[in-house]
Amino acid sequence: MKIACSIGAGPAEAAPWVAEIARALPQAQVSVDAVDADYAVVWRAPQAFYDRQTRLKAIFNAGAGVDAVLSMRLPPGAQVIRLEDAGMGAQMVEYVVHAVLRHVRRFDRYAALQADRQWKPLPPERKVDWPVGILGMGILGRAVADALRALGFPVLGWTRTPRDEVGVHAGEAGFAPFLAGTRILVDMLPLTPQTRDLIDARVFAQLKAPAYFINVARGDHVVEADLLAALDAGALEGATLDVCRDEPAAPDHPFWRHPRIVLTPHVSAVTLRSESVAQIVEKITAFERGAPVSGLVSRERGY
Ligand code: OXD
Repeated sequence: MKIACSIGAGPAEAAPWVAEIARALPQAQVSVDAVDADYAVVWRAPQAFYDRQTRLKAIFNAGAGVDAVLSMRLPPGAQVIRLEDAGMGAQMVEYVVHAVLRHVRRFDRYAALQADRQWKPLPPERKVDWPVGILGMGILGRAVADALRALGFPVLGWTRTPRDEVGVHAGEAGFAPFLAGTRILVDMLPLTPQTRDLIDARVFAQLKAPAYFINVARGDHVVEADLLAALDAGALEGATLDVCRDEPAAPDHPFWRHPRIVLTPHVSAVTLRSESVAQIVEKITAFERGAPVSGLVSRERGY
């Protein structure tokens, strides 16, 4: 069995993945430049990598979002398979819970008051006044929803297809009621042609004002000028953004210095190599046995 591995910037980044997969699957030939491999393990692999593969059975994406894989010309028969949690759920929970509490408990305001040596308690906030709406209720969205509910926040969700679940709205018809019930909007959607530019002025205007926005998904979901305008107009009190349209953000990008934006460099849930390799190896083994494999991506749906 041949496994080709293309992770990130180049062979040096892929080397520890190659070593770890080879250790777990001693019968496999694993390398960065395998041609006509059976399986591929990728993170932002270039087109040239896929062009060397004619008989891939499956492509394993070493990250949460598969948009970069699906934007390539892929060998037609290859199944695209995503990681399922693999240690990302806990990180997402920490990131989003931190951002929500930081805002609702007014820690940024207290930091400003401390800088000004002002001992000034602010009025207490009630969680019931801060319903959180999660766009995208996949494995990670669900983990975040459960954690916020456990803390006492009202939580709503929005999904593409209807679900029989209280508080979860679906499809176009469910979008407006979802937004109307949401004060803290958390973007956890996959990037597809339908979700590109989805979050715009009309979305910000429909939230319970003054609202807050957290993006741990993709910058391309957001019309950035509309986000800045919503902050200026007071529809949004602030935003925590782990992603932006062009990454890394250019030095003159307005997000860097905006007083009400917290910007982090796409680190809300990083891929953990050992957890990911263990999951990929398990799935390859199942694939070889002809057993069912979970995490299959629909190329048509885009996630
Ligand atoms: C992603 C990731 O898909 O970092 O953004 O895993």
